[in-house]
Amino acid sequence: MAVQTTRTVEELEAYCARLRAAGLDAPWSRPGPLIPPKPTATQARHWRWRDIEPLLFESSEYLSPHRGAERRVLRLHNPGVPERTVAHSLVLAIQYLLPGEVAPAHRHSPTAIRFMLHGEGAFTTVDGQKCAMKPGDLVLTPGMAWHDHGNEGGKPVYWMDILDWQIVRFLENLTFEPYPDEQQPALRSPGRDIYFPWTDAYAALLKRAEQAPDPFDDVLLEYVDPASGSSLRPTVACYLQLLRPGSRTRAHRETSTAVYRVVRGRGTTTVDDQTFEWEPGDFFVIPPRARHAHANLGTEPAVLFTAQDVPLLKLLRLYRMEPAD
Ligand code: GTQ
Ligand code: FE2
Repeated sequence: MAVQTTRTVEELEAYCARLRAAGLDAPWSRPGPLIPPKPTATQARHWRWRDIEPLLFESSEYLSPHRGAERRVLRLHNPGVPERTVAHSLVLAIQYLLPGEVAPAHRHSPTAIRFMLHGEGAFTTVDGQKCAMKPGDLVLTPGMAWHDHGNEGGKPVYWMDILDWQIVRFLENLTFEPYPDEQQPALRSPGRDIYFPWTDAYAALLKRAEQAPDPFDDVLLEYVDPASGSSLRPTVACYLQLLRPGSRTRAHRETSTAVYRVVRGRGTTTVDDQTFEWEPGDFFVIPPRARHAHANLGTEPAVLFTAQDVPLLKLLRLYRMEPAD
């Protein structure tokens, strides 16, 4: 409500009605500040693999991948996020395929990044490049690249999908197109710009661990495009993180959002007033501006995979980091 007015409330309402009819709005006609503070939709949350696993296996009793439904995935659902995704900016899903199953070829504007979790014989074909996915391998599916998946092994397989779908949706640029056939032909071996084998990434992480640790992340290594050296996508960056045995990082806050998968080891992550005690297979999410610190409680190195919307925040000049001990 305006502070100073020579008009009555009824006159203001009539004026607002005329504004509406003209396609206009006066934000000062409603109570509250011009830019109201908004709590983050994304809440700090921890998912235990032992809770997820039986539900994932059961999902094959309800659905086979087919045209229309497209993918057998379970998404991490952050209760604060209306779109039922892990965070306001990112999607994290676990995709499960039985032996012989195929997830039909399609393409869409959001980017997907796959991190292989379990099993043998999984593949994804990205624009004619067939990638065999072994546990720990990362495959990038840039927006509008044709892709289909399959399981050529004898046992179930699963991997995780990270998508920038929420960002693309917010910008109202979601597009989706089925491929004319179930699968696209495999034409060539995968390029180094989309396929990041575990053996290479892990070796690079161990090498980085020989250098001085980072006070806030201990050992953090980003996956980068080999030609340009830049983040995998303008929207999302992926990293492997190693916490050395007994290490305890300094606390900090960042304006970006981070989702984590525990690859190996045990430890804790404190996010504001919660402490998550994680073990292999678990997931957790750190919302924007939350104070967070990690610790490895074990005698073995802990390894985490993390995807973060840092590059987008940087592009928008919104990325900030501050120590919070
Ligand atoms: O595997 O192509 O988790 O299109 C969500 C949308 C996976 C996929 C997801 C997708 C895919
Ligand atoms: Fe897809």
